[in-house]
Amino acid sequence: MYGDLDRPPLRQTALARALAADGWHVEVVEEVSSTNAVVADRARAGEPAGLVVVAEQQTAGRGRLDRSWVSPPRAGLTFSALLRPTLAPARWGWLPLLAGVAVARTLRDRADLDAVLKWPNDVLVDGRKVCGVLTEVADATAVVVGIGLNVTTRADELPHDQATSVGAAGGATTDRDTLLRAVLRQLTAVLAEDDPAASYRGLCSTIGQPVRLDLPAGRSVTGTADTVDDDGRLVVDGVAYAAGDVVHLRPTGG
Ligand code: BT5
Repeated sequence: MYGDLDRPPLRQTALARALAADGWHVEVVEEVSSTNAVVADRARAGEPAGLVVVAEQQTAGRGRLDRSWVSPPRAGLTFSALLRPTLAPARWGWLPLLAGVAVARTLRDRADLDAVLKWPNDVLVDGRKVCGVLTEVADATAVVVGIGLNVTTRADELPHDQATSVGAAGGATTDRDTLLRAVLRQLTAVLAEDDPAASYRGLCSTIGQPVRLDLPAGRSVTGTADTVDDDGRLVVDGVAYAAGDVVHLRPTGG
């Protein structure tokens, strides 16, 4: 078992100070149901953009489609950021994809891991999921970007063998303060890029792959992932899909 020494708490004061200059207002909480739920409530109550709630533990961490996100206390980073994007709402579909870019870049730069993206926004290392992103629209002006990143999580604490953590993959650092700072800085940077879609496509290992796409309605399509179009949709054999779960039919390195 990991003890408190192996899984130290986040350093709220230092994090808040370091990230304030980038416009992030970081709050570390011990336990909440879901950081997405907390930030969405605060957004609807008028909280300005830049709030980041980080939980040492979530009791009801959520994935997409009411799936759950599991992470033992202090083993990972589970946090949500409040954005009030200047982008037209039609382009908000890009926000979760760009959150994935921020995490993949962080793992490459800081942890020396060959992190890539599986459309839409899973971050993979060695073909396994190290991070998931859940974005929710809180109201007409607010988007909540929720990120779950496994950091020191052991194989037996992960929900299945297609999941991994920074530590399990041999990452050069498992310091959660360092990783959180880097992810938020990368998020600021990628949101400000002229062509963030190009950055996304450059990291997306799904493009060019034979895939099975499980659609929300229960139907599946199999084919080659041609590209991700300008609206962030995955194009499989010439047809664009806005949502779904991808299975890579050929193992990918990243
Ligand atoms: C996601 O959903 O991957 C989005 C996860 C977002 C979690 C963050 S944590 C902070 C914020 N607050 C929240 O309540 N949520 C966000 P999806 O693509 O639907 O994947 C969910 C599936 O991933 C589950 O059904 C499991 O199979 C798997 N899973 C659950 N926990 C995992 C973990 N720690 N690592 C890897 N896979 C996991």
